[in-house]
Amino acid sequence: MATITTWFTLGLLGELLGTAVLAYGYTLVPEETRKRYLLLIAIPGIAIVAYALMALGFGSIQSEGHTVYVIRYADWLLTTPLNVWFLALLAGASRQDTVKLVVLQALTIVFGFAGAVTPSPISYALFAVGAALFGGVIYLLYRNIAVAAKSTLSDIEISLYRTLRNFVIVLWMVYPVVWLLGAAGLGLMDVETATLVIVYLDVVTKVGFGVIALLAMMDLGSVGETAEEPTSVAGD
Ligand code: RET
Repeated sequence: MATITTWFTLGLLGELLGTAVLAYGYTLVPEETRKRYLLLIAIPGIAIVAYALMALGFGSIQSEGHTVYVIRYADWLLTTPLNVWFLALLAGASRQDTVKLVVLQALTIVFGFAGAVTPSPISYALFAVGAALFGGVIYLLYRNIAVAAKSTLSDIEISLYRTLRNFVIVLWMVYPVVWLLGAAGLGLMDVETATLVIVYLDVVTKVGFGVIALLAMMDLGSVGETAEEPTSVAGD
């Protein structure tokens, strides 16, 4: 139990540091992108609250003979839709695709949680529904939303969209694996190890996503500035 608290505390520190860096980044991104940028601060910001509560020992329940960290699912339910929403905004996706994407991602988490508190074999059926819904998220990000990105964005912005999307999908695919191997599934991974892996991934996915976007948005801002200068000179 002491080690789990340690992992949660480290997670808290990682999210605190990440949020501080990203909050500072707000001043560095172009003004017209700042509203959207707030999502990137909110993502680790929400996790600060979640990790503080978990480090203090709140939010876990016993279900089906194992511990379920309810607050972890609450965090994911709030933050993963924000992540995919950011991608949809970046791509200039249609309203319909954006809503589909956000709802599918939220439902993925709901079904994963339902599976974690339900006896097997129903738990696996619920997991499978969650995985199928997540398949829908992947589909949208690689098809409809990628097409939208291609038609609305510059080459540099398209490459940012692709980088962030691939970053998200590759790292996020580890979560269902941990679910399956951990106590909610086959029980092959003990709860300390599963916690360590999840805490590490949570910090990397949340802060990493924000930092990649921040650096690219700063670059795009300065590309915009240098691109404008010759025009104004020519106009003089
Ligand atoms: C579950 C089980 C059901 C099937 C799938 C899952 C996926 C979870 C994901 C979680 C991502 C969390 C992140 C947290 C960041 O802090 C719910 C485990 C597919 C993708 C990115």
